[in-house]
Amino acid sequence: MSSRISRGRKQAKKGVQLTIMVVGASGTGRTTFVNTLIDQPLLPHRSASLLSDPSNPGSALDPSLVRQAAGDAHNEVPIQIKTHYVELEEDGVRISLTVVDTPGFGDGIDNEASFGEISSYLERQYDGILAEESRIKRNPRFRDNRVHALLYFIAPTGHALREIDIELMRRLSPLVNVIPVIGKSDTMTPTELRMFKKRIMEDIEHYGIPVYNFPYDVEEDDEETIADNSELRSLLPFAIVGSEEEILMGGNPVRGRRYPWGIVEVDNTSHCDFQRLRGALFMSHLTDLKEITHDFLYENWRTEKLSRSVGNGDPDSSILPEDMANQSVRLKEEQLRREEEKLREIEYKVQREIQMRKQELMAKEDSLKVLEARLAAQGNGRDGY
Ligand SMILES: Nc1nc2c(ncn2[C@@H]2O[C@H](COP(=O)(O)OP(=O)(O)OP(=O)(O)O)[C@@H](O)[C@H]2O)c(=O)[nH]1
Ligand SMILES: [Mg+2]
Repeated sequence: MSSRISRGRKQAKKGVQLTIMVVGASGTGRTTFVNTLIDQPLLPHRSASLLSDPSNPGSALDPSLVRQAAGDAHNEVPIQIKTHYVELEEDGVRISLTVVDTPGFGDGIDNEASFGEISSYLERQYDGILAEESRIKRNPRFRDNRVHALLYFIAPTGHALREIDIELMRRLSPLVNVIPVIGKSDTMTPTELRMFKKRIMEDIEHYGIPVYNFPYDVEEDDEETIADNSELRSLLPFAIVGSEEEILMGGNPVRGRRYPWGIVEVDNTSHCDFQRLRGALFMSHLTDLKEITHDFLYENWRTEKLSRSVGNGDPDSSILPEDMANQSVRLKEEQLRREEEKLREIEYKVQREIQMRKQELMAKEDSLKVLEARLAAQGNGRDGY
């Protein structure tokens, strides 16, 4: 048991791993958003991104994924799936972030192939973990690349969702936490944005699309969690503004977009939801996104896959006897792995809790000091009479 805990600690020190995928039509602001999110130019802009970028060693093009989207005969624009890696530090916690971009989505006439490419990418990551779980001896260098959140960029048209939006979210929600966002939301007025958000959520409900909606349990969760989650839910789909530019405002640099009539600030929560989404991804909901991916989405996929392979009478798809013999060992290994993961997540939560308490304490100390100074000043004033 103790060795398991120390291993868990080591991994907690190594930091947490998070994978997000960005999908959306060309020019909806995915690249700008990612670079704003991590505050560095990780993703190259379109002109440079058609081939793997040699200047960015963290960038890799999955060669099997560069295929013609709707058949070579029509020479359609290919969809690409590109992974980028970056290490971040967020409030003292190291995050090993993988960003998966999907340039070319929705560019062709036939989007069927694009859906297929993305869902088979997601499933391949599940296949990888399933194979790893089935090993008697673990591969220490195995990288879990399951996608924990898919940010789906809706174009700021102000109309309703398009068929491609509904279809993508509907088909991928059972595989991944889909978070809908509106790209370039500064192109709409606040009233237009409010109406657009409302219409989108009505459509999502109408089609019964299980997007990630910051789930909470009124019976089990504490009041703060319920309040936070219901507030984040009410912001869906998040209104995004991205900018890789800093503008001086009153001598201070702010990230924003300058217009003749004013500046839209990326980090100002009354201008857009960027900061709220960032906070949810990297802090408040990181663990939840990972847990839902593992305990629910992957688990459902796995159960379905295994029950399919056990077999509806197809002799080719039944489990081999030696596989059955190894089953109990595998289950035990898997259980151990899950316990380790749980411990890691608990450590991460505790670390965060400590950080928050420290900050609260510091804030209290500051206000105490102010109070003391004010009392002292009052005392001095009275002495003077
Ligand atoms: N108004 C506005 N423009 C934006 C925003 N984000 C990006 N843009 C601009 O929109 C254009 C496309 O942005 P990208 O970030 O390259 O969009 P993308 O989705 O990565 O596009 P592709 O990779 O070509 O599919 C650029 O000219 C950006 O400067 C935003 O929040 N608001
Ligand atoms: Mg791009």
